[in-house]
Amino acid sequence: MRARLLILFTLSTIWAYAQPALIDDEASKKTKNLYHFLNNVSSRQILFGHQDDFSYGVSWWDERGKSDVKEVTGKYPAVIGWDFGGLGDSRNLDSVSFLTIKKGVKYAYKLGAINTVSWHMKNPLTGDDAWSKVITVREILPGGSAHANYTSQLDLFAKTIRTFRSGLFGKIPIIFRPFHEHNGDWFWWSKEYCSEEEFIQLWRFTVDYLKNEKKLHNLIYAYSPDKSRFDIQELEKSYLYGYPGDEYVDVIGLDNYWDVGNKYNRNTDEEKKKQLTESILLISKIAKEKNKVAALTETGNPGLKQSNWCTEILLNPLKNAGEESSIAWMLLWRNADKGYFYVPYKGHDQEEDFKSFEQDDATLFLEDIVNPYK
Ligand code: BMA
Repeated sequence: MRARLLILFTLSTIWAYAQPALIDDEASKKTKNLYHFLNNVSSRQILFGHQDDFSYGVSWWDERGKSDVKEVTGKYPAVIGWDFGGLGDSRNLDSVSFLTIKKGVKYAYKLGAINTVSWHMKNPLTGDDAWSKVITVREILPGGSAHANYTSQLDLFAKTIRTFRSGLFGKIPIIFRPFHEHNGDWFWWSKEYCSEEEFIQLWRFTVDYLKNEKKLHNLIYAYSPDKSRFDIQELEKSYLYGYPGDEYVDVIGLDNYWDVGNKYNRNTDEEKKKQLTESILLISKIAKEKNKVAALTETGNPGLKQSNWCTEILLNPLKNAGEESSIAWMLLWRNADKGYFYVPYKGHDQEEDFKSFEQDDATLFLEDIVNPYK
């Protein structure tokens, strides 16, 4: 009997060690459960996510229960993206009120969906938007002239995250994806406006501050460089540029779009599809080596300019990555209006394709999963 117990104990200990662990050892039980859920799902299927799905669609605004994705497929996305750009104002950079975000996060959690927050953060030095092209990072690090401005942004962030509660005490787990696409040249935190070391310091300072000073223990931290502007060979060389270290990252992510107007835009669709498969394999491999979860943190082609986009351009390359692929979720960007959208809406000519995408065994929508927090 004792020997059997010992074996059981040993096996469960090995299992616990083999499972990736969050960087925050004080993370709440539900946050840890969510991370394990993501890890388990990633070896078999891919969760479907959509930015701002509960906030608006191409022809509606702020109506609880409505979703462009649900109107076409009959199901909600399993992952809902939100953005904190404009924090401190009443509405975010895309005019979604922060009250709507709070209510939406709670609603999503109640339904058993997963919330992820990106942050097109205003420049704490100048007050301009995230695209402001000014040397900033060194000024907001400790000792810099705008450090206090930066910490007050983080204070506000923490205050907002604390309102994401279910019941009096239940803190809703959030996948937090700060400083995305830092290897590009379009945001103030990108490669163009700070050194690699400064970026690493910024990331580490942020995580330490939120975890240790603000005592937030419901965050899963996602790192997400851009692939769109880089060829796969360049990505392989530079994916870890500015990587803040295994103690500071939970998710090995990637942003990859189809519409980008640079030299790689001349690649044929076949080449782009091949590169999507290769980049998925690349991040899956890095995640495996580091014992982390991998994800396609942003993707899409605005206006769906190729036919059967969801199945042929997105899903097939993901499936082609085969068993070595371990992507937990993919997140398509927002449906703002009929001129700018990423997901087929009711009446769009790729509705049927989106339905096939949903029905494919590889994809998981909200109704396909059971409580990821348990
Ligand atoms: C970009 C565009 C912008 C938007 C920003 C933040 O990719 O969609 O219109 O303001 O993301 O959501």
